[in-house]
Amino acid sequence: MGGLQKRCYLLVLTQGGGNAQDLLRSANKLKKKKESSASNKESMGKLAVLSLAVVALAVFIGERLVALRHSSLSSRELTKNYLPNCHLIEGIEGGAEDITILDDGLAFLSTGLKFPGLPSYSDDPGKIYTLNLLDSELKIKALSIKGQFDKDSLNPHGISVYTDDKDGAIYVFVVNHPQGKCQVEIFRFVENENALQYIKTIKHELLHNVNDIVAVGAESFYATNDHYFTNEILKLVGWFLSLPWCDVVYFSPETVHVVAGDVLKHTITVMEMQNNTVLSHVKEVDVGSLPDNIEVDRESGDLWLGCHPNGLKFMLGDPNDPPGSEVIRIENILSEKPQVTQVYADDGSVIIASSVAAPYGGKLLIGTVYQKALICDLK
Ligand SMILES: [Ca+2]
Ligand SMILES: [Ca+2]
Repeated sequence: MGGLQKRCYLLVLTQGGGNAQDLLRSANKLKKKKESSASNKESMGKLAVLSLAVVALAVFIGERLVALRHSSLSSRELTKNYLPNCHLIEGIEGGAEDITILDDGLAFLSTGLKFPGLPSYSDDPGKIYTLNLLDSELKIKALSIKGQFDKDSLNPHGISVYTDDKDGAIYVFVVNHPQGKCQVEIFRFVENENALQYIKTIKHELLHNVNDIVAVGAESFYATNDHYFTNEILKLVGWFLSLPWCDVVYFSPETVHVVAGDVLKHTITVMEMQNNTVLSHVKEVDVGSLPDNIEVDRESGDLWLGCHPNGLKFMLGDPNDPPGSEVIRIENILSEKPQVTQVYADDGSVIIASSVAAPYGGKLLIGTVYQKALICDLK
């Protein structure tokens, strides 16, 4: 039994020894096959995830493009709607992004803005001009600047004037972008010299992309930031994602804070000033165009808006297919049914990219971001 057992054992060993290599090879093959199959499955899985991600990204980009086409009014075509007796204001070649008019008919024009990403029609440094609307000549006069101020660095954007009831002093607030930075300059208007006396520069981290301001005191104002980010690429990302890119900041020597956010639409948002300077939301009025600066008619209380009728054309700035201009008036904005009227429209053949419209005594001054300025009769 023992020998037989031993032989069998050996036989088994021998047989086993011979087959073990085959078995090992088979096992390895099987293992490789399994590994290869697992690897294939893994690859297929990765491919499926990647495909899903690509599809999701494509859907997301498609959705964003449709949303942006809608929000930028990119398919909108404009029908000309002209006013009588219009003529271009002599001497304005680099735009008049903002205009405001005093009670006595003296207009202030902020000219020569150079904005990153937008065309520049003039290399001259920015200037603030006055234009007396009661004077039949309608000639602009450059304001000289007095005091410790670097005139060559003036790159003026939004402006606002404030008259101090106590002494009648007129303060001119100018949003300035020297070397692409952002700050607010405060000047006092010296009428008999047609000059601006420099008072101070205000910089603050909350005043990062200021577009326009409304002065409410000799040193206090509301300011609108037109972007959330300061980096140009992030600005584009913010625009693409439709992030809340616009807010309103209140500034005074005592306090600075954000008082309203996310006000980018084809609408005018009406807010009420509270005692603590916070703004409370009242309503929105759809204007069907992309409003830039707002001027208020001191007599009627009507709002006048310089608008960009097609946001895509405005961003592309193609001289062969220029962005048009549109002026909109809103009457009785606080009533239940405010009247929204298109007062002027041009396809870009007269003025490109209107940003402000200021009425006075039956006339209308229309300024543009980087090109010309127009004056028309309202009737
Ligand atoms: Ca303004
Ligand atoms: Ca503006």
